[in-house]
Amino acid sequence: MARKKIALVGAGNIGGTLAHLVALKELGDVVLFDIAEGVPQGKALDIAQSNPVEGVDATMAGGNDYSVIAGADVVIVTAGVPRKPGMSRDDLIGTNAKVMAAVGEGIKTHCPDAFVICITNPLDAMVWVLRELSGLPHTKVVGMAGVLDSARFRTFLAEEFDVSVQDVSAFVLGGHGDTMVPLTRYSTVAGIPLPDLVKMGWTTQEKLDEIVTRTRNGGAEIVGLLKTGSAFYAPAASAIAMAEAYLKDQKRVLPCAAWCDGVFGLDGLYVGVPVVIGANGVEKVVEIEMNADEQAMFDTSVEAVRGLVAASRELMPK
Ligand code: A3D
Repeated sequence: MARKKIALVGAGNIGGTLAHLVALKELGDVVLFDIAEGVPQGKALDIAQSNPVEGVDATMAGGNDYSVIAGADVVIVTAGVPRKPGMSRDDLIGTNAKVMAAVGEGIKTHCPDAFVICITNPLDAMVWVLRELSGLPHTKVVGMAGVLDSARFRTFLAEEFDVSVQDVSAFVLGGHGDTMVPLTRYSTVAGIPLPDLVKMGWTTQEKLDEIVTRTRNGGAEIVGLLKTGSAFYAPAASAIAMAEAYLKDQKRVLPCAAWCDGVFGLDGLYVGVPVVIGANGVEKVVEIEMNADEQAMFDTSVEAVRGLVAASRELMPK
């Protein structure tokens, strides 16, 4: 069987890390596309030279013309600009909406059968632009945010409980912004929901509230430390988990920015919800029940996403 082709649009911090992870996990051959001359070519060559050391086989190529992504099975999009300290994700919309429009056209022309994962911020609006301009089915275009936000939540919870990250599962829903909704009732340690762990005395409600706040600000915490850009290792690992679920038909249940039309009371909006990812892309949206508090937080998050989509619509080529 021929190796799969994975196209990475954007060869910056996340793009380079994605390429390295694809090689290490032998998910397929990689092409990197970027407007910066030499950058995708240089990163491709560097990673190709690490493959003999790692004992993995994957070809690595880079280019500045969209034709390099032709026939890709998976496209992961990070093109655009990241945050600097003091910026919110939403401040990026003016630049990144136009970049997404160009990327969407490129995908439409060169690889209309691909499974597309968007990472560029502001995520929920950018995945909408990418879908609109690419014209792909909604089930084949998703946004990565929930896997990362949940991983941040899991990291802090595992530290608090002093247990393996493997035994902590967590759900963060809603938009990828300050209004994201970490769902404590659906987050567990070895199947025990967090509210029960508070009752059992493993932690306090105050500590849990602090962890929820730290999760919401997880991206800003790293931007503040790095000063020159935003997180890239965990975002790349999260997108790779989604790509792997598709390529290997794993049918993983992951929180992603997925198209909600007739579910969660929505009538056509990309927002973070649990979905099943398999060989057909988004195979199912898992419509969990929310209590009144959770629903109120989700509704606030949905309104924030609607505002960003409306702003993006204004920026689209007419
Ligand atoms: P960075 O290292 O700056 O890489 C972005 C790359 O995009 C650069 O190499 C640019 O040259 C390239 N680029 C710019 N315009 C174009 C274009 N028109 N076509 C092709 N390439 C272009 O950023 P990064 O890799 O750290 O982050 C990339 C994006 O991911 C940013 O928008 C971040 O905000 C976003 N991000 C999202 C998350 C989520 O959880 C959703 C997490 C972290 C970062």
